[in-house]
Amino acid sequence: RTLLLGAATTGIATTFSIRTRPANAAEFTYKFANNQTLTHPMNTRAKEAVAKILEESGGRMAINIFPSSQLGADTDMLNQVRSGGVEMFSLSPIILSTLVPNASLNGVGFAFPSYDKVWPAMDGELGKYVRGEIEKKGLLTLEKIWDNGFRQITSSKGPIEKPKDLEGFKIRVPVSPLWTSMFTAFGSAPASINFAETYTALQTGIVDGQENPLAILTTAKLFEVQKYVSMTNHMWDGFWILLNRRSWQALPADLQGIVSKHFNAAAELQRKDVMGLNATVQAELEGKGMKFNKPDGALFQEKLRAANFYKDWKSKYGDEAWAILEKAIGKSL
Ligand code: X2X
Repeated sequence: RTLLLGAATTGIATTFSIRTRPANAAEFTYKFANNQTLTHPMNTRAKEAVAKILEESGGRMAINIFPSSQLGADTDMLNQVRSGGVEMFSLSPIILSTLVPNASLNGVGFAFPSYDKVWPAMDGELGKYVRGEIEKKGLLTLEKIWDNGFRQITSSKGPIEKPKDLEGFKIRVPVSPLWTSMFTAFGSAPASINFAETYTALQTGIVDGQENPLAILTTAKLFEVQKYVSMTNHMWDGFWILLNRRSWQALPADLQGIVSKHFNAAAELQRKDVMGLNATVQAELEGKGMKFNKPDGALFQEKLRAANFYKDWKSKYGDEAWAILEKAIGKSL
């Protein structure tokens, strides 16, 4: 807004202005940091949401997207969104568990068999429970979780066909005790590495494999440094849109409503995009020379059971949280 003090009020012939902010600047400007490329549905849909928010707020609310871990790797960004260095940050619930231990429930190995159980759980009781846990740690998150996908194991060395193939396997995992524990239970050698360093770790041979959903194999070009894709479907992963609490509370209610509305609507579209990619990426990557196989997940789950993986994690999460998970998946683990 520009306040003009002219001759009529001051009696001075010259006109000058006091600017409370530059004419083209929004009243509120957020940074939205994330670890995905601009081509991933995370960012194509966020870009649309941000444009709608700017428009519906009449230019008052601007959100700038910083993709590809440009502002820092996930574990740094988690600190930044807590301190207010960034206002918005999307993070896997499983990595978030380094701050909010029970946030990783959705990632328990082989808990979710398919999407038809995932969305009712994450939009329902399980998601609500986790959002409550997040708030207890001083952060906020928007209601709808975005999709990362069902995770598959890739390797430069050879296909993973049976649990034995994971023994001694040098695999990059994101920074989170659940991931480390799961691959330790398989007898692998997991290395905790942020996504920002994953491509290089694979390229330089620090690790031989990694695990991520199909969509990321193409958007982050991991096919350039990996050869085999084993469709293990070993866990479902998403992205919560985390908010710095003070920055959020600084927004007037109407702007909070506009931001939530467009980001939650974008989440629904983004979920469809990722599911669509699941259906097309295999053929695309086979065309680039990747070899796919589909191991029997039940054998891998047996291995986890034998290593007391479920028993140990049930006691870490506690009976109440575990019951919410088992109710959501409709079976006991
Ligand atoms: O770090 C990963 O592997 C990724 C991109 O899937 C997550 O954000 C958990």
